[in-house]
Amino acid sequence: MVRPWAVTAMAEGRYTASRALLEGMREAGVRYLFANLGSDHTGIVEAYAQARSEGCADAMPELLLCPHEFVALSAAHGYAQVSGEAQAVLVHTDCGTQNLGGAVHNAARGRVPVLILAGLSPVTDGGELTGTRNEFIHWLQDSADQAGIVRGYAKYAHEIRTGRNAKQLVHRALQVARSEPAGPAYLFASREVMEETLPGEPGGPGQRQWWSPVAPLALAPQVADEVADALTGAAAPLVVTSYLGRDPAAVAALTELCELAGIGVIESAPMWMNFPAGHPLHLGYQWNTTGQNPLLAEADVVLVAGSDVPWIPSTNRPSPGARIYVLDADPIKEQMTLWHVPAARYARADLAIALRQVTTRIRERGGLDAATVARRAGRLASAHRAQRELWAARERPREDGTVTPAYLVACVREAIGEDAIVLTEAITNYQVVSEHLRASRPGSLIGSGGSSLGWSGGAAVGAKLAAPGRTVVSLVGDGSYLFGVPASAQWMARRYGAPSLTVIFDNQGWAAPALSTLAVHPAGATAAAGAGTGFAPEADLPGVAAAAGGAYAATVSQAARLPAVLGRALSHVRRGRAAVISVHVPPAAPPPAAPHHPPPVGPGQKEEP
Ligand SMILES: Cc1ncc(C[n+]2csc(CCOP(=O)(O)OP(=O)(O)O)c2C)c(N)n1
Ligand SMILES: [Mg+2]
Repeated sequence: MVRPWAVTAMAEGRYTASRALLEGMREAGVRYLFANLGSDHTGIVEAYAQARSEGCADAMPELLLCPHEFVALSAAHGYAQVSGEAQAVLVHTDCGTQNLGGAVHNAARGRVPVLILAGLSPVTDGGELTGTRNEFIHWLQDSADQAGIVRGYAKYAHEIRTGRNAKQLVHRALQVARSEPAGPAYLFASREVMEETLPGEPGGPGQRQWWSPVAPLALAPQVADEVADALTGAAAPLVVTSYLGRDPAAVAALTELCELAGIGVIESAPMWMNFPAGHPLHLGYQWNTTGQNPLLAEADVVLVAGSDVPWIPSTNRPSPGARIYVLDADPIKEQMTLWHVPAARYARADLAIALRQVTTRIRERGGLDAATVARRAGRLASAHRAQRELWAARERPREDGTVTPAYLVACVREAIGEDAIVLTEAITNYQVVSEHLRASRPGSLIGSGGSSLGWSGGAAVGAKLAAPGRTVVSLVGDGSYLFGVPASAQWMARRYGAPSLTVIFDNQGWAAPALSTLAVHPAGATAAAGAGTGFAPEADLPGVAAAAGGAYAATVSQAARLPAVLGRALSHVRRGRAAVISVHVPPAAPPPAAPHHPPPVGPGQKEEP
């Protein structure tokens, strides 16, 4: 649709490819452009300025300044996770593309749709075209293969070579990004192309309805029958899932199927809430397993529904005789070079549709007799109860007053209420967060879906922008908090009115690499002398947020004080101010030979009175 202001701009020779790109994004549903600007973006900056002066800026996405590109993409990632809507990120040439860093990995692995637009150093140097080279950096930013920086992760990468079809390419990139398995799409254009003036609206139908993502896929009827028969005839059927909860409808479909047939659910490395934690058929969580899960070993039919890592075969796996079915939008993980689950059937399908099909087939074939379902469910409910009793015991505060991770998560759970959106990047405490948060609502607990740390800093900003009425809470390791470029993320939170509560599991360093080493070398030199991954001298982690974003900042070491500090922090967040609390928890991997001496509390991280 050509807008009146665009007609005027075209007539006056001011309608540029940059304007078309921005308009195309807005038409495609992009509300925010998370941007880090450079000399390649003169067309974009000018287009926004013109639109503001003409009073038509709402035809473009709102420009949000992001002082770091990793935070920009993480914010778009968090926004898309909460809203389901793909957003856009603008970065500067090869430099900005490189600074996206691991956030591209997270978006790809997490199957999150996002459009990344990058500039390209000018392609002329003698004044041939508007935008020609006129700054020394233009020579330094020539790159042999700029898209190669993201090629291993982007679903789509394309250079816009003319502004004439700029809108078409925005829609095309977003259509690919949004089609399952979703992921990042990368467009790039030289400064001259972004400055190109267009005589009319650029090519093709611009309306969003012509560019919908590929329609969700159902199971072939015989596959639905096969899975239904296997689940009906099994002695101990089990579902394993990691990210089925990306679609709330799939959570409802799974619950219905499990209740109909008495099937238990294990969540494996869950980056989403997938099945209500309190449901008696919920059989717990497995992250980095060191031993065999007996419930997995007992299962004779295992339905893997939405999981990249349903188990870690070197430590934990189903019995060799178990019949396994893999249902997924991405059932053989085409991007993972080494991946295998020994399944009887791999089927590509939308999980909500597929699970409803299986449920329908079981019903149509007469269902299961009530006694069988009751026997199955009864056995699983006692396993569920035993787990919960164990977890409840772990939540009790220690006599010495120190804060354990389980107690910390329990306090957060009691403080935040049911409506909160919790982001987890708790690393060696992922399992503790899963077990003690008791997430029961779809979308109430999310992780990055990838493994590049720091996602939660920007993602919390994106999540709050997507759900301004909800409380956003991040549970994050001290290392991961620092990976998230907190100065940038917290500055954005204040500037754009997107405050959240961050709770840092401050175990004084990187526990994970230490535990990894001990798992491979249980009696090696690290076991005797420690891994050297501690963070002494302690940094004032909440102080970073106070300085950059005016956040309420507190450090807590004593269990008894934690509920009050959390309450105070939440009241700040609800009144529009971010809060960051660092909670001292025991080092997860203390060196056995040398006792741990906690460093003295520095001037910036005093205990609250
Ligand atoms: C970008 C990035 N760099 C390095 C790593 C490797 N790594 C995995 S866990 C970890 C430590 C994380 O520390 P923290 O958040 O404090 O969690 P903890 O291990 O202490 O529980 C590191 C460095 C990674 N996953 N991503
Ligand atoms: Mg740590």
